[in-house]
Amino acid sequence: MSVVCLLQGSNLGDRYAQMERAGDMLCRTIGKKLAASGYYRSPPWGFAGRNDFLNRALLFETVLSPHEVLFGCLETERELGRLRNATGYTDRIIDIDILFYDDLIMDETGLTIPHPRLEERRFALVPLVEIAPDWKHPLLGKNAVALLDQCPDRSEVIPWGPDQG
Ligand code: PH2
Ligand code: MG
Ligand code: MG
Repeated sequence: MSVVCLLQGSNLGDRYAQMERAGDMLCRTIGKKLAASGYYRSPPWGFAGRNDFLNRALLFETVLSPHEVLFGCLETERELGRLRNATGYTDRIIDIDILFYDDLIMDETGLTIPHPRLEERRFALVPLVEIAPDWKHPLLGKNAVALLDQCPDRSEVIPWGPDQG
């Protein structure tokens, strides 16, 4: 059994409904859900866009390999109607990324673990700290709390609830 941490993001359409639905689908494909962070709202990071993102992190126990987990994430994105044709960052109805898989280090085309820009992004670190504060980054040697403390990103990442629309 391994533990895998996923980050969901959405900034188009009914963000909350899409992320909830994706979460249900992931429970059927990835394994038992161990934890889910709350939702957080933040402006687009790395590109100019008008639509704020919702993000949350999920922790699963899994018997799947990293490649099988990635396949499950991409399948879920496809089922929810995500189109992939643009290059670079754009608005998206759903994005599901692998943040870490145990303390595995891998770097292949299309699959780098831990997520290669994790430490630069408050929108990923804030939900991560909520559910896995003690996970230690195997390359940087620091836990999630320390990564957030030292993160140079100053974007606002604010707790969000479904009553906020
Ligand atoms: N995802 C990106 C690029 N920028 N910004 C926010 N706030 N949240 C995201 O999930 C996000 C982003 C690429 O996947
Ligand atoms: Mg992403
Ligand atoms: Mg992605």
